[in-house]
Amino acid sequence: MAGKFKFSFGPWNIHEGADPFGPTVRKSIVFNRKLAFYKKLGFDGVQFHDDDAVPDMNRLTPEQIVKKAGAVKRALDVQGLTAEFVAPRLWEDPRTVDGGYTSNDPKCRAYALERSKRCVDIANALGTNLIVLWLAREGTYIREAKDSAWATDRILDALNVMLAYDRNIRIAIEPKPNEPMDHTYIPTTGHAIALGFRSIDPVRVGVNIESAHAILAGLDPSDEMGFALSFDKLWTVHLNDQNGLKFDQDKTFGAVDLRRAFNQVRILDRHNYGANGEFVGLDVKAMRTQKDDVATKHLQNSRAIFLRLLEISRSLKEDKLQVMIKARDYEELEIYIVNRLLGKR
Ligand code: XUL
Ligand code: MN
Repeated sequence: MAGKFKFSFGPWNIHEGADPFGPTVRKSIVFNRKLAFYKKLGFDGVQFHDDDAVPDMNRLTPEQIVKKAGAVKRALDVQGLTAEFVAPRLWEDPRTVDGGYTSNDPKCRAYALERSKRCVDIANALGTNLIVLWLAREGTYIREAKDSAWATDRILDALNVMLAYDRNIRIAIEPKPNEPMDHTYIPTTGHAIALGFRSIDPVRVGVNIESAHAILAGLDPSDEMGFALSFDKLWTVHLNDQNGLKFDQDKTFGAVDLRRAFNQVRILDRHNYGANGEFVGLDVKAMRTQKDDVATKHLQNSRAIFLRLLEISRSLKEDKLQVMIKARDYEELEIYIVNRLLGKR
């Protein structure tokens, strides 16, 4: 079966270019102006952190938060856009310095759970039931700081709190092995899916696979996707690219390793990804060197590369592939694929 694809990104993917060693290099664009870019760039879905939708939410009451999120929903409707998911931002508040759900301070853990419930409220107001959970600071800088068995139990408790708070929401865990932490708990797809099966409602826990995160874990993103697809757990993706084992680069999809990108497109397409409304999310960042007027090209280019690789994958001759596979002539298979990627028939 062939997938049908619609694309999404988050407002953080149009950004000012600051990095840990230098300030912003581009002007800020207000949220409503960012929304105007989506359709023009070929995107239909908007991904949110809770405070992308409701800035300064910690100063507001739950009722005020829902009201403000309602205004964002109306702005989406005006543009004909869909909210794909909302993710609780549990890594900027002083109470999350040592993690949220796995903090050693019970007051900080309580804050993380309350914030997660507000995130669910925002998702409802925006008209989506998908929560993405990137476990940013749920980890350690040194092994002795936390107990990894208790940490796992606490993350499981947090999943259960959210699942019980709203019987309709689904949670897609976005695994990442490191950064900002030295080691993060739930570093891979396998960990995330296993944890979901221990929750009070395993049917409502799945994953968001980001290419760069899988690469940082030393894994092949398309195989991670295949694993999740086999469990019916791939509810969204964060496609991008990554040049080796360094900081999370969020480069344009396919810009480093075209063949690795090709195999991600191929596994999604072969397994009918998108048939249940899943979006192809692009978690890509513009290079710091991009000037203001050309700082959305990474999004447009990532989508174009995806579609071009899709075309190539669909044009492969299945009978030819089967002959090579049957003969176990993988050298022939390799040159066939490489030639197609080089545009040779
Ligand atoms: C962090 C990352 C986040 C999540 C959403 O590496 O990828 O942007 O995708 O919280
Ligand atoms: Mn991501």
